[in-house]
Amino acid sequence: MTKYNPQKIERKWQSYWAKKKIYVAPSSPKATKGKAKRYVLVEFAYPSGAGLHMGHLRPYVAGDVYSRYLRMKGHEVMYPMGWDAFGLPAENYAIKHGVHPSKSTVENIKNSKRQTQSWGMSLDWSREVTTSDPNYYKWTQWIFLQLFKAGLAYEATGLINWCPKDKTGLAKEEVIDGKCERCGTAVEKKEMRQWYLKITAYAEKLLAGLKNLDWPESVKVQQENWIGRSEGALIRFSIAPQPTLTIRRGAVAGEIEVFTTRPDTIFGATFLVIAPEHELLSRLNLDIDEEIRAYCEQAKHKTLLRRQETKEKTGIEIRGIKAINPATKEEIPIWVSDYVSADYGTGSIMAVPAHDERDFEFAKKYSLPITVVVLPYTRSIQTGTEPENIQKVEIENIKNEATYEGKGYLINSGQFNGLSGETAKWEITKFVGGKQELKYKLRDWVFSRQRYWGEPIPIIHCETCDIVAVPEKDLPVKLPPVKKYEPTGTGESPLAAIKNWVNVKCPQCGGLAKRETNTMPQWAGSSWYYLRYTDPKNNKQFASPEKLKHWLPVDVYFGGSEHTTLHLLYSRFWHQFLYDQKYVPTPEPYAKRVVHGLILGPDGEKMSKSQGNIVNPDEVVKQYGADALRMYELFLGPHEATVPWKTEGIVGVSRFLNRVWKLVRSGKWQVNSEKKDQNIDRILHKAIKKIGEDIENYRFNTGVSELMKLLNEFESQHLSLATSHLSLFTLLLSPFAPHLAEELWQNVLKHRTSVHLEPWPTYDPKLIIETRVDFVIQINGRTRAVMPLPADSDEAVARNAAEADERIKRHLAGPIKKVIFVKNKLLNLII
Ligand code: ANZ
Ligand code: ZN
Repeated sequence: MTKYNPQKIERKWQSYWAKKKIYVAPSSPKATKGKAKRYVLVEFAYPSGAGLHMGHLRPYVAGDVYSRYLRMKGHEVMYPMGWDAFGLPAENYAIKHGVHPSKSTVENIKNSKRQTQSWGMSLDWSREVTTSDPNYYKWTQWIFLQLFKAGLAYEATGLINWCPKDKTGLAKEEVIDGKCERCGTAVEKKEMRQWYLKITAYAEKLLAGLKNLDWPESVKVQQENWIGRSEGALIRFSIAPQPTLTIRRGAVAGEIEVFTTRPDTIFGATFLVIAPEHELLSRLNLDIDEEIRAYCEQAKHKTLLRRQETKEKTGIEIRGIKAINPATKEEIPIWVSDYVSADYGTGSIMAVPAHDERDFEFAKKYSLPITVVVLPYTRSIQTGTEPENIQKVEIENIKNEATYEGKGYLINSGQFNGLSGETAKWEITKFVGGKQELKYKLRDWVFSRQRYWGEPIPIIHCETCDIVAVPEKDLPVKLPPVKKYEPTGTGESPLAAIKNWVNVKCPQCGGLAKRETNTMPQWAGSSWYYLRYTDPKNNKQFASPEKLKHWLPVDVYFGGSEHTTLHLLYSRFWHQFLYDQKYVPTPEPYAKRVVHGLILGPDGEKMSKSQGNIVNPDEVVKQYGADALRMYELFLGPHEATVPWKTEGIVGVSRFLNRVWKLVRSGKWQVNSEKKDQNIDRILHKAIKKIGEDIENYRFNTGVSELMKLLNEFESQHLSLATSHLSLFTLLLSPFAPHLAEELWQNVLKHRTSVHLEPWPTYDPKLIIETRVDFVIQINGRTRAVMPLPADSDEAVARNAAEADERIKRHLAGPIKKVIFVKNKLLNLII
């Protein structure tokens, strides 16, 4: 018998499937003939030089098994793929290897595509898109122009995050723990002219939309927190110059406005803190107070990371002025500290050390007063001591040990004493002349990059007309070929040096004008690629409304958790905007999100070059075949769990596939192919149900183990197997190991068409029910026998059987007074 040779059969079937186009979704919605559509999406890849890795494989295989299953269930499935080809990874690779990014990108895509295909994916390659293709980015630019026309893209100069290594500005979302999301370099602040997208205008919609999505709760919560809606109050504290004034008098007239979510604690505000970048400081003549100036200077130069990391709070008091607490009318000191950030709220806070942890630390360090104004209700009620005593103990406890940040009733708060903080909150706000305010942590999206390899922003700067949109008929604004594409580091894009590209006529007045030279961020092309898949070759629209209507929303989106507050947020924003403009038919892009866990190296560490623990999928395919790679990857553990790769594991899966091959090819089962065995049918039908439900619920690992169990059963009973059993088994195997299944289906079991065009088998519910169930039979609550009875037997049947049984009869001394009956479990006779 020929040996199982995955390399041989896999390549063969891959080209067979491609030739027969069996995974191509119909190009016209009308062609679906009443089948329900399912749009299965996986995050498209950066075509990097290193190729694809296990991190790509995991969602791609999951999406593939899922898509194959849905097709077999009679759905019209679209499972497309493309390339996120613009952006830093491609550009950095190109710089490092001295090849032009347009060239290296083509090479890298070729390689990544070869890899993806080697995994036996049922992708519809007729829909392939590449974000750096002018036919694609024409529409990225077009969407930008729609945003611009709607007032949602604007230019402004601001203090932005800057990566000194990648030499480009970054969006807030691209700064992870103070470091550049791409290269891990500590991010700096830089004042620059930038393009922004007004994502904050969509804060409420982005929050509201989450409610209707079938997404993991944790992903929703992360987006919610990132948007960071806070209901609070703006309250003004007037500034009172002191006799010891060391700064210019005129400069300090006025007020400091704070943003607080706890206006109920204002009687406990014992000092104010302003950020080192606060506007008040520029009004003060800081030359006079050299110390303050020095503090602010060093804070500004501290990287974001160091500001966040600093355990010990630092600060400096602005001597010579005080603020007046509008509730207590007392004068309180004003401090500068970098624990208050300039870009949230008003950049200044009222510090309530008794009820805010950070303020507490600060007050302790600088011996500032702590006034307790909120006490918890419950503790006093529980202890039953005199309230005053408890209050005293509580107050001392808060002052000396720890803040109390919870809910409670007010003390030391004048006429508000005794009220619950929650209810008094807005009354107090009114009392101090403040106003209610909504704030978000979300910031407008810094949208320009000072790099070469991205979509040119389709804007022209005219001396007379100012900012002018490139007319839609002139799109795409093509990225000009250049010799030098390295970042300049000056804050200007390399495009700025290409004079004949930069200098243009103004489309409005015909006068002298210059092109915008910044490019779009990586996240632009990926914000709408799933729309383009529906109609990838359309050159009149980004996609036809008919096709969008047919395919949207994406039914299931497989992807990683690292995109939660980047790509997933950005693309929801674009989609919601396009929905408002009536360009897309659904309010949200992705109905369901399925997140996968990391695959760690065999040593349990994150796979990385420096760790030397990378398992290269190419090598695994070479050694064990794609089917083994796929099945082992799925078998590693629950899809959402982080799991280490185990080399022994893949050997086991490979052996399983070998055994399948042997069993089906042996033909031994054919000897008795007429014999009907109820037991085998029952096992098989149970597996049909179980594996189907597992795939539907993304439990791929248990689906694989069910197949393994099934094989064990088959091997032990091969003499009772019929062709139909083997065929059913092959159908169940086919989403997981598509090549082996196809080989067995067509070449051994001699079916005429592809196994991947077959319907998913149905199971007979009658066969699945366990026919007998153990009933516990008791007398007066004592177990006297355990009897297997037909499943779902009713009370009368169970009682008849029990009363006829010797073990029970013996104990039935008197008449039965009462019967307790629990179906399929228990019969208790009370005598
Ligand atoms: C007084 C207070 C008392 C506060 C109290 C909290 C507890 P969220 O929920 O995140 O919006 N805050 C305001 N602006 C800040 C800034 N720029 N940098 C650092 N902290 C700032 O948090 C709002 C709270 O964070 C505000 O409410 C303010 O402290 C602080 F018992 O004001 B609170
Ligand atoms: Zn003009």
